Formats: sequence, C-alpha cells, structure tokens
Amino acid sequence: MPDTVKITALGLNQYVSISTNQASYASGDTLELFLCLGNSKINLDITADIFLGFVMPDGSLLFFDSSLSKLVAADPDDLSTFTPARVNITIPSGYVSPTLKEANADMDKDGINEVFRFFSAQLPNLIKPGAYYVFAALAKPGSYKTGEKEIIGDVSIVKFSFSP
Ligand SMILES: [Ca+2]
Repeated sequence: MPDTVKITALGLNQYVSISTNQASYASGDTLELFLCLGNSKINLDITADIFLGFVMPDGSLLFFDSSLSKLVAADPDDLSTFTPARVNITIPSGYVSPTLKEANADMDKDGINEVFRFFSAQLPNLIKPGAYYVFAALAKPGSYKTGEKEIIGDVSIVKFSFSP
C-alpha cells in the first residue's frame, strides 16, 4: 500500500511532513494543509518545538500560532521573532501520526484517509498572486528564542502558486 510506504518513510531523518491539497489555486479555491509526524523505530525519542508557516511571494514569513488558525508575521533574519505552533513536544521512537483512525483527509484521493488536515480556508482574491511555500520544521526546544538555528531533521517545504 503506497500510503503505508509514505508514512513509514517518514521518521529516519524527517519527522514532519506538510502538504497541500493542490499545487495551484485561484480565488475561491480552498487551501487545505495536511500534517504527518513520525519517528523511526531505530531512532530515540526526540523533543522539539514545531514551526508551521508560509513563505510569502515577497520572502516574508508567517507562522501559525498555537491555535493553528492565526498567522503571525516574523522577520526572516531574526529567529527570536518566530512563533512556534507547539513547544516541547516529544515524538517517541516508532511514533506515527495520524493513525488510520485519526486521519481525516484523503490527500491522494484513493478512498483511504492517511493525513491529518489541520487547516482549511477559502482563498480570497485579496491575496497577492505568486509563488508561496508552506513549511513544517522541528527545532531544539527554545532554541529560536536565543537566535540559534537548531533544526531537527529535514524541513518539509512545499511550493504552491496563487493567481486570482
Ligand atoms: Ca489516501
């Protein structure tokens, strides 16, 4: 099953995966964001802050706060302005999220839910056209506050475009 392969592939050095429901959007389309977390059985437990957000067409950054519905602007050159979505989360060895029971969206449209949709919004035509990126990254707990860049594992980043 491709879904199983995809989920178990997450976890060796990539613990978080973000994805979108489409590669390009027009005004009125619904942007959905999906998240998976995982840690290989051969790794130890990890503890991290989770950052989720957008890189805007002008290079500015927006982060989801802990409500996962509000976006907070940040200075790309100043890590201390970054807003984590979750802090001090432990991702145990062998962890897979979502489980089949928790999955609420069918990203690859094969009839089986395999991802967790944490955000869904209809895009207004007020948004600037261009290339956007959505990302998910883990960092050593509290490291952003001191301005140290201590990313854990691979950053998951996906490009999408908007043209009204
Ligand atoms: Ca599916």
